[in-house]
Amino acid sequence: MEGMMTRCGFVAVLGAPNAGKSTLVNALVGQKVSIVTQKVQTTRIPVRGIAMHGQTQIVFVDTPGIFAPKRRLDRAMVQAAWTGAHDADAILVVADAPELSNNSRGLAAADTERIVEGLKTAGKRAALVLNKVDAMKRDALLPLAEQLNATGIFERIFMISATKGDGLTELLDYCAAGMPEGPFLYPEDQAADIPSRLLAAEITREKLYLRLHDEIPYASTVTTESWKEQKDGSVRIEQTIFVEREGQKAIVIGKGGRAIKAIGEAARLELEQLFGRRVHLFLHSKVAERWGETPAHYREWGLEFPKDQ
Ligand SMILES: Nc1nc2c(ncn2[C@@H]2O[C@H](COP(=O)(O)OP(=O)(O)OP(=O)(O)O)[C@@H](O)[C@H]2O)c(=O)[nH]1
Ligand SMILES: [Mg+2]
Repeated sequence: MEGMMTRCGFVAVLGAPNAGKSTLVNALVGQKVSIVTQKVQTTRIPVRGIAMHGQTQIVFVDTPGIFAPKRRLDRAMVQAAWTGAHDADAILVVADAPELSNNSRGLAAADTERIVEGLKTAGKRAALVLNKVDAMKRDALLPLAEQLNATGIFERIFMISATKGDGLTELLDYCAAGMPEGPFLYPEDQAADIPSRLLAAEITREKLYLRLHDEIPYASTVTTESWKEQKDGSVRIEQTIFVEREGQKAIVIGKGGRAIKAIGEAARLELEQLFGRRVHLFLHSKVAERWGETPAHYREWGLEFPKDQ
């Protein structure tokens, strides 16, 4: 609407792995833009999800979890998460409240501490989002909130359930109020800013993780090799699932090809829904021992290729 004041800006969503960042961004946007699994380190690249809230456009940047990185890909993921924070107009720090409350010396607590320290050093303020409150007793929340509040970097604390949708309106109001005045960056009906080929690869990776989460830890990645528009309006997509070893390839394929078939079926159904058209999906698996050391993959993901340490 011409003449009306609009706001538009970026909100970085930070947090330890598995805190529920992607679930939250999907819920705020009202559509799936980022993949979700029960495994830590699901999100590898910053994904932009766009929400309209009155006259405000909020671009949520879902980031990879922040943790102590070891592999090259880990380092690229953590670096990308911090870059997201530095460029943002507002920052949300998402925490798995039941996990922090039950296990104050666990990994999630250490990673959240790392994020608090990083923000302190950068002189940044943020809002704390205590997530998964559906999975804990309310009376355990207060001490946790007090403890984190004592760090002095949080200007607000929200207690939410991303899966149940509790507390999201207040959170959206807060985010919208923090956005600078300016024109929208995206059309009002656009929900995601990720190339279709990459999104398609992410969806397949999600189905792969969901099916084989105990067997294929982080040894796999998915690439869209070809994307061909068909005359009948459908699309033909070919993807490769890279793994590091022959044994892993056998697991991905499964007995009589059962596993790869089920992964492909689940991915295809979701892609058809997302793209609103018929999809012909062809999956292959290949061993590429050093895919995590291959700069071309990082380019495809839009990640920096970290130097040797
Ligand atoms: N009970 C409960 N579970 C949740 C909630 N939000 C997320 N989860 C679950 O937590 C797990 C991790 O969710 P993700 O959204 O993938 O977490 P993430 O922070 O994006 O994880 P990474 O990308 O690995 O850093 C999934 O199994 C979610 O279903 C919530 O509000 N309540
Ligand atoms: Mg995620």
